[in-house]
Amino acid sequence: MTQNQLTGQYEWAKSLYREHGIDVDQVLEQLAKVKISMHCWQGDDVRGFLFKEEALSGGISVTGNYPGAAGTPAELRSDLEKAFSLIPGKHKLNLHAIYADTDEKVDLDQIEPRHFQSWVDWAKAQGLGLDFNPTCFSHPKSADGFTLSHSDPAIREFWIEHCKRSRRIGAYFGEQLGQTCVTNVWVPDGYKDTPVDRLAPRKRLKSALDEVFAEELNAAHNLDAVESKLFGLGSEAYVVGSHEFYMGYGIQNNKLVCLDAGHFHPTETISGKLSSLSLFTDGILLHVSRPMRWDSDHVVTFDDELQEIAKELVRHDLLGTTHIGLDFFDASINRVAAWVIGTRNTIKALLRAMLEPTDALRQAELAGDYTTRLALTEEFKSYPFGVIWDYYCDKMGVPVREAWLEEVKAYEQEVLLKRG
Ligand code: RNT
Ligand code: ZN
Repeated sequence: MTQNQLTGQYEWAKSLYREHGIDVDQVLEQLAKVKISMHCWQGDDVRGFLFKEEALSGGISVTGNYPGAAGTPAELRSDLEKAFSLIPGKHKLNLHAIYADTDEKVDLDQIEPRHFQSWVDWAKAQGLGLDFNPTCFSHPKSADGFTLSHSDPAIREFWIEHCKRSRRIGAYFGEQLGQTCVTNVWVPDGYKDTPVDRLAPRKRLKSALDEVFAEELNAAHNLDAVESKLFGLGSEAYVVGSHEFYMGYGIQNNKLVCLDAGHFHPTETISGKLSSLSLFTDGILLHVSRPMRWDSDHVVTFDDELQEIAKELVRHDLLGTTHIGLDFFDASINRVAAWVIGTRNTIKALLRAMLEPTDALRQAELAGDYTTRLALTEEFKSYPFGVIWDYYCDKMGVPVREAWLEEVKAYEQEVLLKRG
């Protein structure tokens, strides 16, 4: 398609939206300001660099053996650069503690900001923000499935120290990059089978978190988040950090509550929770993911729930206070493509939500005119938002439609398939 055709189509689509009072140019300006935190761990199947010999644990699992996984920080950064070059906008990278880039033999209770200096330098050069996560899994001290809520005080202490240090690293990122870092605590702790005592581990988790968060950090540099889960592989019967647990903890202690789209009952959605949570917190962290049966981490597709999440954020003006992170890992397809698909979908869903005639729909709803509400909602589903999306990609200097795939295929030939 020529530039003229692209612009011509855009002008036509724009006029259709204008009839409903939607200023598309303004929408695109707003969209360009939204940052997505892309997770580093899709690039190497959540292995990291500190304990590469440890198997992935903690009730999460990556399946597939697609060639070309990143094995070094340089390879991972190269793959990330490729992915970011195919995604419109300036975003953030979400790191885990096991991605420390150092020749030293450091354990998780010894990590310091300097072990992540190369990431900071790279993020600065790339114009990216950074987010962070303590890694409370894939480690000998998490082998029996418990970390911050472990019954052994020495093991608990190890993980508390790890999380404390992780927050300081987050604050260092924020200070260095001039962009707030969100440090998200997720622990896998739970039982495979029905426990007798559901309370004691939760008491231990609560007091361990109090210790982790005791140090006051500059909120402009670091914001803390806590992530719940319903079940995982090996923690089918009971997860210590359940939704109720962290909803309570986050609200009481002024922490961001992290909602992972894959951490609830199969028909339970996080889109429905955002409005309630927004009334009781200063902000929310999202792990945009896609549940499928027992898995919570499939590549994000342009499905109803993704669009519903985007609509809630846009309709209720929550984009300023919501931190949008991605969380999926698939080793059965090209890993760079996985990032590009999931991230472009998330941005595309936000665009589509911004192109909704929300005021008219609200008025119809308030007036009890549910006929108009349904009719307009349905007709808008075939409005040409794809044309606007194409124009936006072009304007932002990234490939239009599936043209990005050729670039990923070329990168696969030239780089990924040559890896050992
Ligand atoms: C696991 C949680 C958690 C992890 C990452 C790697 O179920 O979703 O967010 O996926 O920390
Ligand atoms: Zn998650």
